[in-house]
Amino acid sequence: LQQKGCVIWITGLSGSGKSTLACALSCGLHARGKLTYVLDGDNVRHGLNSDLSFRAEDRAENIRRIGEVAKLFADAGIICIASLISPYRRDRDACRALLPEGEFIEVFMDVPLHVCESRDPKGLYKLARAGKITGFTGIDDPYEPPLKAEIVLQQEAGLCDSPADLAETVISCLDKKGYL
Ligand code: GGZ
Repeated sequence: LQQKGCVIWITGLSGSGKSTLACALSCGLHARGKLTYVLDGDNVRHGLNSDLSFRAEDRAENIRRIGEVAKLFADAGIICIASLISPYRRDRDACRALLPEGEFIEVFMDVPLHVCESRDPKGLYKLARAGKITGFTGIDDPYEPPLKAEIVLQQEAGLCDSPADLAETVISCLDKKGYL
């Protein structure tokens, strides 16, 4: 039985819920008998990309490598979920260009900085504000929001859908595109 592969590319600030969505999405797709693989920026930086820093050139290389690996998974018929900040539009668009039309689905976690900062799950925003981390996305490093993401998931403080609900939004988009 052949499954059609694709890449779901989740972009957004640190603390916007990318990894949580990737996990919920993976669970929801498994429940529908689909094979998935999650490439999470933070995790891949411990192995394949352990030589890369957060300088712009290294972020570009981090994104390029994850884009190439994601394409390999998609070629193998797997639904590959990539979750990384990927702050630069140009780098994300280069990953999109690796895949045939329609096989790259960009999901923008549209969460205001102040909401991400109030969550601060790892205390990184606090360190960035104190100047103990420099070049932190959203504080002293840029984030370029997508202009044409297939899916925009907007969240405000006190008005957040559950990860499972957000995952369902993505899954229904995949269904419409014929991936289920
Ligand atoms: C942004 C940083 C930084 C800087 C460390 N800027 O939310 P997290 O903590 O758990 O995940 C973030 C992760 C970012 O890695 P990515 O591979 O997703 O980034 S990129 O796509 O820009 O290459 C964050 C942590 O690493 N982190 N330093 N300076 N996030």
